Amino acid sequence: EKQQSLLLESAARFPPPKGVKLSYGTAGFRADASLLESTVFRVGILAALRSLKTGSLIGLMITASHNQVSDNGVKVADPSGGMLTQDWEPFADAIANAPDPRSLLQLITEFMKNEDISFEGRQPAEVLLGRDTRPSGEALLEAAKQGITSIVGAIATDMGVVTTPQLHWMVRARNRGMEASESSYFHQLSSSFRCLMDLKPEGSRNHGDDDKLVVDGADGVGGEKLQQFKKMLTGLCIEVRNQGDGMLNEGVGADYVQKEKVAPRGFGPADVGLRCASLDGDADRLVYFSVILNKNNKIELVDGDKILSLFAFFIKEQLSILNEGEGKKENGFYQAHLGVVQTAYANGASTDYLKEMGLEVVLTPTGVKYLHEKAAEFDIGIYFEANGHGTILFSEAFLCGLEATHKTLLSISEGSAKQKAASRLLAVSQLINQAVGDALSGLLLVEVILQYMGWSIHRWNELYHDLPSRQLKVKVVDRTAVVTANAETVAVQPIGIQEAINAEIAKYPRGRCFIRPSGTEDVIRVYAEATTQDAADALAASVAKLVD
Ligand code: 16G
Ligand code: ZN
Repeated sequence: EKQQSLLLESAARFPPPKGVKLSYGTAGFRADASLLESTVFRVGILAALRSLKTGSLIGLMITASHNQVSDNGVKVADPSGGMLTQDWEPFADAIANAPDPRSLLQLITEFMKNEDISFEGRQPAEVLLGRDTRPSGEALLEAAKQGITSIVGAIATDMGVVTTPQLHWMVRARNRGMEASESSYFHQLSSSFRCLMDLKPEGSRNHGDDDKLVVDGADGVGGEKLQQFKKMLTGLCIEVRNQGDGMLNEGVGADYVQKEKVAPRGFGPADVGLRCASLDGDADRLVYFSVILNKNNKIELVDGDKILSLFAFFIKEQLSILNEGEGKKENGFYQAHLGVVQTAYANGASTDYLKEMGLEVVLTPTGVKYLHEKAAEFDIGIYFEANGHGTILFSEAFLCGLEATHKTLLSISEGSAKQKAASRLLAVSQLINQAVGDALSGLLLVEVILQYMGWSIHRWNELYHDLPSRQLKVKVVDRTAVVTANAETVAVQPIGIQEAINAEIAKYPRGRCFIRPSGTEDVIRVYAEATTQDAADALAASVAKLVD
């Protein structure tokens, strides 16, 4: 009774915008910020219900990542720190689009009945809130709070301005009984980073001031946080640019750098040859680059595929040190199942390289939730999208075995190559975010591996040579007309289109091309790859014509 009137009352304060249909897409709800108050309020309710259902802390993040500053968005983090379970997405769509408080209440009541959720949960619902630096964030966060607290007894805990991965990390940490604060996050990252630095091979190059890393913070939350955090990092010299004085995501950030293949604002000829990195607006994507000497702000791009390759190389090396002379061990880490997860956007040269390394490579559809889920099936699963979102997941069982082995090694052969390799793997599992891709923790792992290998950014970029590629987007009336299969590599609808695409591909040596409906925009995306840039451009253009 009290609950019903509370919900009706508060919902009345957040009428949905007229004539707009929103959907919980690849990365939550996203739209022009002015349209989002009612949606965010309702997602607040959903998050509180999710917390009641799971008996755990849930996260709610307000961000539109790399999108323009006038946009905003909202997404939910599940108890593990990962994305909201896909089973709940239809409910999110339904309540976001309920026309009035009564119909909203009805949807909620029905859903709670079906999901067997009661207001008298074992413990009160609790939701951890965060937002990026967008000016619309404050009001939206307030709307989320009101949504959460319209469930009687629910608690909304505001973490303020944080990166998306920080919020996911905190949710995971708290649900594992650990402290969830920014300082505990910084502490865990910096101490595992120091541990890896201390385990560098003797005589490996110590990068000093003459070898600084210059980071483009996309004028968002990541630049701000890194500027704070870098004081805790010894052995690394970082200069942060685009810390927030300029316009968020305008000509800056990982998405811009990766798609346009040019240097971000604030970088120029004076930076030629330096090792540079770019974060996106909420710091869950990371790419590296190096400015090339010419007029057009051209860069050598080191994308997510290459970060993945560097990580895979390092992990594989540590595993082979551990396995040396050990033969086969049943159910132990000696048979550690190491797997790599990519999407169809991964450059074909990267996939070849990983397979030549003897790794198992799996493709999934675009979207972090798909890659993450797949990577979690391995003992060690490394996933990355070419756009720079990715991480390394370690299974609980594997970590348990590794900890035991490390203990044994410490007592029988402290300081041995094997003990150090085990130590390094444990430190990586602490450093790299287990909840979601994290530009800050990814950056630290890249830096320490480069120092370990004694590699420059150029040497790293030489691991393999990207095939030239081209991405196009085609505006269409109905993007759902294109339906894909096999991790988006084949279009099964409209009928006959794949045959037409195949006929185009056949004209180019090493040609590869696919189309897919975007999950975030009303467009069909076209990706083409071939042995020359001209060929990739031509293939993309002719397939785009087929879609039009
Ligand atoms: C979202 C996804 C990203 C994906 C992109 C594709 C998350 C957290 N983010 O940003 O992984 O690459 O969408 O966008 O899942 P598209 O569907 O418009 O090509
Ligand atoms: Zn992002």
